[in-house]
Amino acid sequence: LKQQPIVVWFTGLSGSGKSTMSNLLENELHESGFKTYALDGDNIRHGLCNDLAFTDEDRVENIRRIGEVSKLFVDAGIVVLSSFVSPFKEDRDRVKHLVGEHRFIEVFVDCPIEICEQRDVKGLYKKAREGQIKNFTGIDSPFELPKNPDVVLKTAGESPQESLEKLLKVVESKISL
Ligand code: GGZ
Repeated sequence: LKQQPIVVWFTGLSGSGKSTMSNLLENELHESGFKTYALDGDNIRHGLCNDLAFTDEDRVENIRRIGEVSKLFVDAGIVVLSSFVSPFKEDRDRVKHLVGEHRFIEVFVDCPIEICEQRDVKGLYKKAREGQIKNFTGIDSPFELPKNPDVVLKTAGESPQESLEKLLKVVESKISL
């Protein structure tokens, strides 16, 4: 049984379903006996990256630091689930090469912005439309589509269980569950 730890990197718009899918995967990994750690805006942007905002430059630095932290965890034998908008292809690729392609999975959580905006769980899209938040991804800040993600989860058209099954197949190809 291989217990090779990996980094599962979720990229996608705000409200696309990254955290939902990360949580579902984490439950499965726990059932298979893996130690995991989930990195997200709540535990990173309030701590390690609390000096960063949402300019392009700050997003680059945010993802750089998260990449380094992800590498430390995976070196320590822990499966890392990282959920960040991570809108720039170059930054995602840099993390992949830092961690090593053999232990990195890029998950594109692909949900149309119209649906993310309808959900608007945190009311951020409304604020962005009203100009109260600047540089909001998908509105006045870009999201560069992943060119070769390991898996694409269409969270608007699939049920969470369907998405989870697609995700598990890819995860299982790198670690035996
Ligand atoms: C995008 C923003 C912004 C702006 C605040 N643009 O749905 P959420 O709330 O919980 O996830 C979003 C999160 C994005 O932070 P990341 O660290 O993932 O971004 S990046 O990878 O680009 O560095 C959203 C909230 O923070 N948020 N302002 N302007 N998302």
